[in-house]
Order: sequence, then structure tokens, then C-alpha cells
Amino acid sequence: MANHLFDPLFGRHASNTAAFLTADDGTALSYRAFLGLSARMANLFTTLGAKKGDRVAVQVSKSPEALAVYAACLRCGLVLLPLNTGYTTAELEYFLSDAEPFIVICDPAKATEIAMVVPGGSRVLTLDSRGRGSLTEDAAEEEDIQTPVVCGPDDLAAILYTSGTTGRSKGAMLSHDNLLSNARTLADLWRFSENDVLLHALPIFHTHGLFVAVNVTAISGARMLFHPGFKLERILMDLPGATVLMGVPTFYTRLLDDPGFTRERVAHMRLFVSGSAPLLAETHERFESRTGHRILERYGMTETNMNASNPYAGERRAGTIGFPLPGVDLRITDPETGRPLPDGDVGMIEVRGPNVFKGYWRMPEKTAEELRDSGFFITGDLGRIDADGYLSIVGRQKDLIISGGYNIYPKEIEVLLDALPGVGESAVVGIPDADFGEAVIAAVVPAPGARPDPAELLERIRPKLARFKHPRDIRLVEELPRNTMGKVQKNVLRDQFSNAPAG
Ligand code: MCA
Ligand code: AMP
Repeated sequence: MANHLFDPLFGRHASNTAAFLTADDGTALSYRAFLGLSARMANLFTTLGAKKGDRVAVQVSKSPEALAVYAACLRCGLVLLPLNTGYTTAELEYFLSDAEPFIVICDPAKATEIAMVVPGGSRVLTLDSRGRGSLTEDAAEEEDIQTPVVCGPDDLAAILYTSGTTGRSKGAMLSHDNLLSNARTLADLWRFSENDVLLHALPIFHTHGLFVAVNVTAISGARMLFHPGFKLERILMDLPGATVLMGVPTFYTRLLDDPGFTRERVAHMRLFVSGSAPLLAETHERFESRTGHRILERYGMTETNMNASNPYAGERRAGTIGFPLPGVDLRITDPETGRPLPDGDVGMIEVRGPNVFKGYWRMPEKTAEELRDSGFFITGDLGRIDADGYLSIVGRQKDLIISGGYNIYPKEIEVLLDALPGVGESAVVGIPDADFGEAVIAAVVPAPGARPDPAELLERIRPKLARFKHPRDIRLVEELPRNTMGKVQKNVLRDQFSNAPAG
């Protein structure tokens, strides 16, 4: 094939007049129209001088046009760098200087601010939540046909930044084949067909909403009801016209909290998928007793795409993430020695397969630490395989909080707090939260003689951190609990804070 990922996902639909997605305003966009739009954008990128392998950083609201940027990048062999719309300009500065994108696409309202942190030589284009801006204006002048650039399996399709436990974010390099192999496996396993209608309410700057949801839809010739975000009323309204919903656990707890979410409303649905964060067994069971459907929970990571899934036809077991995907080697190892452990033992989950990324962008040492020469990736998740072969995640060795499906690395917040006057040291933990699964709480030990005001501390770090990372509470403590090695015992803090909610 000429373009390893674009052709099977999109290229073969070039003259398909069937709907690819229905936008929020009810407008249907056919595959053919979507591909025409992406061709115009691809021609624009080429006119601007973008060459295969160049990066395109995108921080824009979810819209059909924003999705077309992905297809346009694939067409040209450009590397997409999607960025959370919540990131502040301070956060963006790092990503942009690290990835050195040739093109940066942002909201017109932020263009002036972002232009100040864009590396020299990058072009800035704009796109607003309604698909308007210099990107679509300039693309409208271009032809709506384009010959996709030749790309092989190992050519890069995207770089997605994932934060590091020790500070700097790392750009996970995902190849055409990483994405294609996973899309094929999932579409097959979850029995997608062109008759499917996916209710798409996830953001499109992460693996879940962009690759799992969109690639599986496109490779199957299916259709999406494309919501700009998760709005409960809109979901309830559109469920009758959908066959599949993919979401993070918060989607499901919010649906269950609404009396309008009834068995009748979803009787026709084929599949509910959950991932990105642990789905409580209790949610799984409540969902089944309310709707008669068993949520299919699966497990993935930015670096590896999807690794494991509960079965489509067999038993979907609550509290487990099912079996390794076909083609994925998965093993449990001793976190200290790396030696494989027998089934039943708890250890590090390691995975190997065509889904596993190519390494971290310009970070060979970090890559070598996490990706073994044998091809196994050390996930940082602790798991166990039971006698029936079902895998469960029982904890995380990495210091990570998952809130509403977004990853938050405590270190990033601690570094900011520790730098403030009046702060001796800090520790950030996640405590159980009914809506988001986990909520961020910071413990601050005042510097000797100081009495910092928690509200003021929050105010000081606010401009530097995306809203979803803001601590929901900052609590002053006399000291941090430590073990005999001097390491902060976050589990102790977590227990203390979970038992004493904010007052
Ligand atoms: C919004 N807020 C949050 C979050 N989302 N705070 C913490 N954690 C969050 N996830 C903030 C808002 O800014 C707002 O602040 C306040 O919390 C309440 O917001 P609300 O309106 O309730 O939120 P929402 O807009 O309805 O969003 C909640 C959400 C959203 C729908 C759960 O966070 C979401 O779409 N999450 C999905 C994330 C995702 O796609 N993850 C996949 C990663 P204020 O009150 O100040 O305005 S990919 C991945 O993990 C791997 C590969 C995998 O396996 O999939
Ligand atoms: P990310 O770095 O955003 O790709 O997040 C990946 C992490 O999300 C994994 O390493 C897991 O810790 C977590 N995760 C994803 N799916 C699940 C799941 N079904 N259950 C528990 N944790 C999950």
C-alpha cells in the first residue's frame, strides 16, 4: 500500500457517499466530503512547505474540521501532535519547544499568546470550535484531491505526550502500524461493521477518543454521532440512534445517576466500552441491573494503544480487563528483577506486540528504561492473571492519579508547590471521588516559621497548570509520613485524607 495507515482507514472511502459523522448541529458529513476537506488541508500544509516527518501541533476544540487535520497529516506523512485543550500556555511552551512542530494550529482567541511560545520557523494557523479560522479559510483555496504520500509501517503517525513520574513529559512516538494493527484487532474483536453508529463524546486529543474510537469506526466504514464533549442530556437524546458508546468510567456513573437513563433507552444498543481508568465492579453491576448490558472493559496506554479486553461473546468479568489482545504478548514480572512470575502472582504488567510504540521522542535513555531490548514495554501497572486467564490491574507502581480519565502526575504539581515561598515540602495524592474516580489533594508542610494560605498557594500555581490538574484541596500538615528509607508514604496520606474529607 502506498500509505500504510491512511489507505485502509480513509483512502478506500474516497468515493464513499455514506455518512462518516453527524456533527453537533445535525449536519451529516459523508466520507467523501470529509476526505475532500482533509485533502484541502493536506494541500495547504504542502503549500506551506511541510515535509514528511514534520510535526503538526494541534490545540483546538473538538469539531469535524479538527478531526480532518488528523486525516490531512496522515495524507502528507506528517506527525500529528494533539494537545489537551486544557493546557495553559506555560504547559504548551514545553511541548512546542520539545517537538519543534512545523505547523501549530490553535484557537484564534489564543493565537497571540501562543505565537509568543512557538519556536522560530513554525507557522501558526487557527481553528475555532465551529471550524472557522485561517486553517479552513486558506484550505478552501486548495484542491480537494491529493495523492497521499508514501508511508511505510514504521513511519510516525503521531506523537502523544504523556507525563513522566520524575518531571518532564515524554512524547510517545506512534507509527502507522502501531495504530493500524490495533484498529484492525479491535474492530474485529468488538465486531464492528458499517452498520455501527458510535456515540463519540470523548476528546480527540488522546488515544481513547482519537485512535480507538475514530480508527475503529473508519476501518469498519461505520458512522459517528460526533459530540463536542460529554453532555448528559445530549447523550440521552442521541442514544436511541447509536449502537456503540465508548467512554471513561465517569460517563457510566453519570449516566447511572440520571433517572432518564433507562433499560428501554438502550435496549437496542450493541456495545458499551469502558477504559482509561478503573471501572468499579459496583458500577459494572449497577449498569447491568439497570440496563441488562454488561460494559466491556478494556485496558490500554498511550505508549501501547490497547493491550487487553474483555471478550465480546464470553463473560465480561467485573473488576478485570479481560485477556491480552490477539497478537499482544503480555506477562507479569517481578518489578525488582524483571523475571516472569507465574499466574496468580501480582507483578508488573509488561506487553509486546505491533501495538507497542517506537520510543520516546528524543529521549533514548527514557526509552531504554521502559522498553526492553526484547520488545517488552514496562507499563508501570501492577496486575495479576487469574486461573481463568482474566487479567486485573491491582495497583500502579508509577505515581499517577487518574481523574475522569485524565492522567495527572503528582510530581508536576509538587514541583510547583515546593517552589513557592512558605512551602517546606509537599506531596500530592489522589483520593476516591464519586464523579471523577480520583480527586487531587495536596499536602503542604510549611517552611519553618511560615503559615502559607492554601487558597493563595492554589492561586499561584493556577496559571501554570491545566484546570483538571488543580488540587481540589490543599491541606497544611506538620510533616509527611515517611518509611524507614525516607520515602513519602503516599498510601498513608491517601488513607488519612480519604477518611477526613475536606471541611
Ligand atoms: C473536567 N474537569 C476535571 C476533569 N474534567 N477535573 C478533573 N478531572 C477531569 N477529568 C474540571 C472542569 O474544568 C470543571 O472545572 C470541573 O472539573 C467540572 O467539570 P465538568 O463540567 O463536570 O466536566 P466535564 O466537562 O463534563 O468533563 C468531565 C469528563 C471529561 C467528561 C469526564 O474529563 C472527559 O471527557 N474525560 C475523558 C478523558 C479521556 O478521554 N481520557 C482518555 C485518555 P471548573 O468547575 O473550574 O470549570 S487515553 C488513555 O487514558 C488510555 C490510552 C486509554 O486506555 O484509553
Ligand atoms: P495514559 O498514560 O493516558 O495512556 O494512561 C494509561 C494508564 O491508564 C494505564 O497505564 C493504566 O494505569 C490506566 N488504565 C487504562 N485503562 C484502564 C483500565 N481499564 N483499568 C484501569 N486502569 C486503566
